Amino acid sequence: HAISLSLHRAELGPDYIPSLPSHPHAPTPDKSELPVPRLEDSVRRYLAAQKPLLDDEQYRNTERIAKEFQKGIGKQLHQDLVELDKKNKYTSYISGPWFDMYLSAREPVVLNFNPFICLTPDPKEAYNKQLLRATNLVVSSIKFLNSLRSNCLRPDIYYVNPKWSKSRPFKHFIRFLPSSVAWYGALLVNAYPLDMSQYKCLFNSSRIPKLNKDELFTNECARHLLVMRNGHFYIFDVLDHLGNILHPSEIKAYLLYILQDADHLPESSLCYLTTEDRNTWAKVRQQLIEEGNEENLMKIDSAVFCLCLDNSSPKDDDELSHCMLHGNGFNRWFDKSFSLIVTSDGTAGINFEHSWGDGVAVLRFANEVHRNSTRHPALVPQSALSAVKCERLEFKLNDSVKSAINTARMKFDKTKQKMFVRQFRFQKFGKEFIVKQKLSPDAVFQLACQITAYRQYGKMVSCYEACSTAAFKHGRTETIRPTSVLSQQCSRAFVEERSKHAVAELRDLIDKCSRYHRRLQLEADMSPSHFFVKHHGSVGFDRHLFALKHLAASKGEHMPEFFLDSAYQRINHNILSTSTLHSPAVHLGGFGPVVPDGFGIGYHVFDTWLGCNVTSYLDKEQQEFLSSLELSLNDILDVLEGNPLA
Ligand code: BUJ
Repeated sequence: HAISLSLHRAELGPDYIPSLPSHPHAPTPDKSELPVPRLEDSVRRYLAAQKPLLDDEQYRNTERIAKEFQKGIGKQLHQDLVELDKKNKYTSYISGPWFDMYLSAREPVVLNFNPFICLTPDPKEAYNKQLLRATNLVVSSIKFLNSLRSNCLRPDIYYVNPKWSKSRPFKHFIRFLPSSVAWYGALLVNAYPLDMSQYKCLFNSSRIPKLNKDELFTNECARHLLVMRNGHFYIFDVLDHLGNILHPSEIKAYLLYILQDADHLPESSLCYLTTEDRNTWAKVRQQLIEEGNEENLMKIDSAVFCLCLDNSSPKDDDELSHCMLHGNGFNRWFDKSFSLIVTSDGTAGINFEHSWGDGVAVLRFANEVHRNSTRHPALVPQSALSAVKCERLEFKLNDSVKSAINTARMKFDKTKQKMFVRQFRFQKFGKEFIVKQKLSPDAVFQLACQITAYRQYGKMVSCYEACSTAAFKHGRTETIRPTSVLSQQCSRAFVEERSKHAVAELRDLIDKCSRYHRRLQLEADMSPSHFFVKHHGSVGFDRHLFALKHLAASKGEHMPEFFLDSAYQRINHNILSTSTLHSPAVHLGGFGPVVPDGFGIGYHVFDTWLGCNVTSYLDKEQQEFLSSLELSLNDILDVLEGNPLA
């Protein structure tokens, strides 16, 4: 075998720091435990986030309910949560409830939960052919798997001050520290190895539909890849029992066979079942097992991952987003931890099931695989071709299963037709300009969304910004609530009081919103050393309240009034669901709206421009939102340049 088994040190890139604990199961010092916030802090933050969403009377009512909760049943629940957390030192207080939330959800995973990221093309045009790119990406993915399993994957690190901690002297310093103290050395300079426990479910994993609550399944012993083409399932071993990767030309030969063999659609494609609501799917799966398909299902579930060789070439980024977010339904297995999708024109992307892990883990994998496959491609364009036969999975389908597949197909086709996806690009400014204005780029984008929603709905609406808590042991995500009394004031000024304010006043409002948002980000964000976490021991409020609600439900007692308050329901009905990530390896990314009348907004503020991918079931409203977003950004630009509003 001429190829390396795992990523070489040179391939691991400039951040490779061997002395930090890198194993997913490596114990992390106590310091990185996700703190349970103080109840009074969470209630205070909750009320601050509610204020702009409620009128005075509603607010007074919600405030009363919240204060009673804080003094009464909430106090007890909080104490119980703290006690439970102390007993479960090996994990975070949010990990269990969060798994439960995902796995108990009965809606289909596609559109409701699975996000996608689309990779940037290989800079060398000739490497973007479907077969070649798929082969190179598979090889790099398996190298990543081997690096992970052999414990030589560099740790994920969050740098509070990237300039210093990514510098050579730091890396030199850290490399020569004994591993027992390296973690603390990194801490000294505000660099945090992130929790990597999610990685154990990246490969060989699937979500299994079960009645009322699904299960996560992993079988690290399996060595085969699952390949989908035109709705057919193929498998072949990509690793031998010693962990050697099959030679890239052999992988390519199998893929070529699959491309040639799967030349027609099957009469009935099982894939549609993974687009069903989970209880329906769980029941049909049971029937499939009873019909003698258990072994085949096992092969799907345990495969290292799923490669989807699509038979289409999306013509623009909107079509590409549709393809990566939901596709046509017959060439995906949405339950797989992730699927690598390669279209006919060699465009590649990842669709991932969300219960097992979050964006940080998937982005790391995508970055590494993109870098490795473009810088050290396993095969070059001219390599010789010859097809090699591999196993096609054949299923026994009775009439009842066929009819379930048909129903699933019709439901899915109907739902996907109602999903509108649009890209938005604003070229007049980006991060560089905003930073020069001493503002936070994220705050400016979020403020533009607030103003836009205010214009559209005539009021502030609930907004969710996802943020990672992977700096903590078994951390997952926290919610930033960008809607505040300040963003409300600012939205009113830009929408209803346009001629009332001098430019300097509007500028002042933007400054205040940006500072407030920055503070919220720090509170919810990654670093355990942040001022707020250190001094107030608190990180956001959503997960804390969610864990209390989960605890109340698990006790089977009456649900406290606090969680039944319509204002609590409303703040959790997130009209704007937003998330951002950036990497040179990522061309696009997105996810569905989390409520039927909302928007799913994947965005990023790039150096000289900003953009987002917006999904919605409401066509007209989505178009209105995007043209209004343009207006809001133009208004903000006017003010930042010192011009009055037009
Ligand atoms: O909040 C959570 O717990 C997890 C969230 C859930 N939700 C998606 C509903 C917010 N999950 C994530 O945040 C993961 C999302 C991963 C995809 C992010 C896409 C970001 C796109 C960036 C690039 C957009 C550029 C567009 C240019 C036109």
